[in-house]
Amino acid sequence: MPPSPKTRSFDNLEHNDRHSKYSPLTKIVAGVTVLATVLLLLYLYTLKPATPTLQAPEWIYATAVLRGDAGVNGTVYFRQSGLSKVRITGKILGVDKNSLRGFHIHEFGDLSDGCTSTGSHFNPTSQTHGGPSDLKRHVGDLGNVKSDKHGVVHLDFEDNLITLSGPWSIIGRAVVIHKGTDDLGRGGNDESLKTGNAGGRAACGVIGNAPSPTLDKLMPLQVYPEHWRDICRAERELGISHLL
Ligand SMILES: *[C@@H]1O[C@H](CO)[C@@H](O)[C@H](O)[C@H]1NC(C)=O
Ligand SMILES: [Cu+2]
Ligand SMILES: [Zn+2]
Repeated sequence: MPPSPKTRSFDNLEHNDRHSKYSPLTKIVAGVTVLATVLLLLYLYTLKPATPTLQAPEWIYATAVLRGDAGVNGTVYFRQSGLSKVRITGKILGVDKNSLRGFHIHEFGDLSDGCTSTGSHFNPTSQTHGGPSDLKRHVGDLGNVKSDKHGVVHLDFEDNLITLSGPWSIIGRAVVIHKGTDDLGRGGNDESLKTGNAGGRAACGVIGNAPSPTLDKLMPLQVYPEHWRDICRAERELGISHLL
């Protein structure tokens, strides 16, 4: 037999009665506790993004536009992510054909007297001149770059000493491409341990902070293995092989 409406309302009454066994104070305390817990969780949630767990390292970009009085010019791009190696890309035109040319970071970003006023090789560790893979080298010693049969240098390599931040940062300093070959400190004379006998300065440019480059400037990635292979072969022929 189905329960009459009266019975059902009696049930409700009994239900309400059962609840009323909690005192009003208990109800307030419970309510406040629930509210406080919700607020605490919301607060913790807003804090969550501020905890630095796995943050992507920041990229730093820099560019140098090279000019000189020898018909040599070009653009050099630098980029670095966190503490990883600096990647150097770019293109230099008007260089002697099929030749190795000294390529350095010089101390000053001062072109007031052309490339002459960029000073010596950037050398914050007071070392003697060397090649890029030597333990003893100037921080600015990037070795030689190689031009093709058109006199064009396609740059794409990494260096493990220069940085784009901190005390060894090269930003605000200068890139120089020389008129001669860097002997990487193996020339057997005093000058070799200072300048590598790389000769005059064909072109130079100040390294400045740059925005994230467009893809076409990042593109010469596929040249990368060629860069070292060609330079190593050419340096070996000159008897100044120093790596690989
Ligand atoms: C850069 O050098 C090349 C080769 O010497 C020359 O043809 C070109 O006009 C130069 N460009 C500038 C902007 O000076
Ligand atoms: Cu130099
Ligand atoms: Zn040097």
